[in-house]
Amino acid sequence: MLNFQCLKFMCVFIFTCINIWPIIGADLSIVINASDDETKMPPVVASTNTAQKLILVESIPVSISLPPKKAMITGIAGQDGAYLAQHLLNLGYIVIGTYRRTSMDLSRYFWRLDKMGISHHPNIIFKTCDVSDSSSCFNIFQEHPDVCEVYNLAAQSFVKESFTTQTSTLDVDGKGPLNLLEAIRQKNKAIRFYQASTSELFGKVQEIPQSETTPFYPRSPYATAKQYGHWMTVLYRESYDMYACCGILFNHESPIRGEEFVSRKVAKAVAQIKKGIQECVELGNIDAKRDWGFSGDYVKAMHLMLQQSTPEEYVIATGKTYTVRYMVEKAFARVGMIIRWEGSEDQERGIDTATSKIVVKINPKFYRPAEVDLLIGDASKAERELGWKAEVSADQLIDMMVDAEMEQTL
Ligand code: NAP
Ligand code: G4F
Repeated sequence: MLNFQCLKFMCVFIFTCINIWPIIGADLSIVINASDDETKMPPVVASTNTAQKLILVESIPVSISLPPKKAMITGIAGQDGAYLAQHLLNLGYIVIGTYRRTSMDLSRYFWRLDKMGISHHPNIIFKTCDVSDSSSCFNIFQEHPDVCEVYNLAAQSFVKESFTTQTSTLDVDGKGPLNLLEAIRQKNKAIRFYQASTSELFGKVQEIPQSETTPFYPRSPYATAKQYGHWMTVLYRESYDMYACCGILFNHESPIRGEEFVSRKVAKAVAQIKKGIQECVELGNIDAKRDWGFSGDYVKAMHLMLQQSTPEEYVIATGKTYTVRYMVEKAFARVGMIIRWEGSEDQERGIDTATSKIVVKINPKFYRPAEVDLLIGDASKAERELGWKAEVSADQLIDMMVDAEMEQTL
């Protein structure tokens, strides 16, 4: 009986090898799981980072281990870099994470990856690459010509700052994608390229809501530089038959958002005010409207965009818009404080109804030379074609960010 089982097993194994060997290539190892449940029983041969496919031959599940895919993320130390790295590592990728040289202690520089518990992950390889430098971009592909996917997240991403650093913003946000595209074209045209485009491109909006077909009208040096990167990506796709595409992402935030952005600034201030560490927060245009989503959701869309049969642009958004004023009210409400507004324009104040203390002031220094008044995205193409939909609402996001800050300042 035992011998018959062994014989049957051997036959199935040999049959499987003969049939799939030509498809998967000779360098792949084959693993047979003794259990029906692939997730519970670790494979006999595969390492933890190995992508697996399950093929059922008669009643025995056969798991084929494919070599892990390698992806490069530029700007890995940023908010999206950290969430995307975590997502790709969970999918079994090897991640080449690039960052520009810094004099800062690296353990501090990678604080976001640390928070996520992935800064020492065995499948992340850190490399320096300044995307504004063409030779730096060539060198990285010289070293890693075998990456399958490149996610270009590196940017000077703070809109207000771009009004005073126009040239360097153009170098990173405009020429950066060009440097990467040209290096890919010359080194390995099969590499798939994702460019981090932005809803800021819609600027003075020509349509409500904004979709992939809405004309651009940028309103900052940041957005004009991003527009150059956007069209270079489209141009390289159309000229050189490369898989290059842009995600037009609306604002997305998280507890690891940079502190200069309004969501994190408000969440942090609310927690500090509640704890009595700070008295008041100063803001700029609180009537600007944004379509705010969660970074952890949005990085999944980036990955999906590079798994399609044809490269295309996609708007990624929640489809709902709120004022900064609403965000402030909601954030204070999370810690039990109700805000009433008094005065107008620069003299407007947010008052804590329980104590009558001023907790919000307007400071014109936070106004921008040109403002984007309203953003609201139509992500129906992404839902239809990528199967992507925002999972975290703006309300949930604000609660998440305030809660994280409350824990920090305890
Ligand atoms: P982020 O937190 O500011 O991260 C950007 C990263 O780029 C940082 O790690 C930064 O490094 C790096 N970087 C800056 N200049 C560089 C250079 N010359 N070479 C290499 N790396 C450089 O931004 P994010 O929120 O994660 O956004 C990711 C991308 O999506 C950006 O391109 C942004 O413009 C775009 N985007 C963001 C949103 C959003 O709402 N978050 C929406 C649409 C599009 P340092 O820390 O050293 O400065
Ligand atoms: O949080 P913000 O600085 O983000 P902004 O300008 O919308 O840009 C972000 O989203 C873009 C996608 O649309 C990205 F491409 C870009 O990289 C970045 O991630 O400002 C949001 C709104 C603005 O209208 C601003 O004027 O909030 C208003 N605001 C009011 N008071 C403030 C403040 N913004 C900041 N940062 N600080 C304030 O005190």
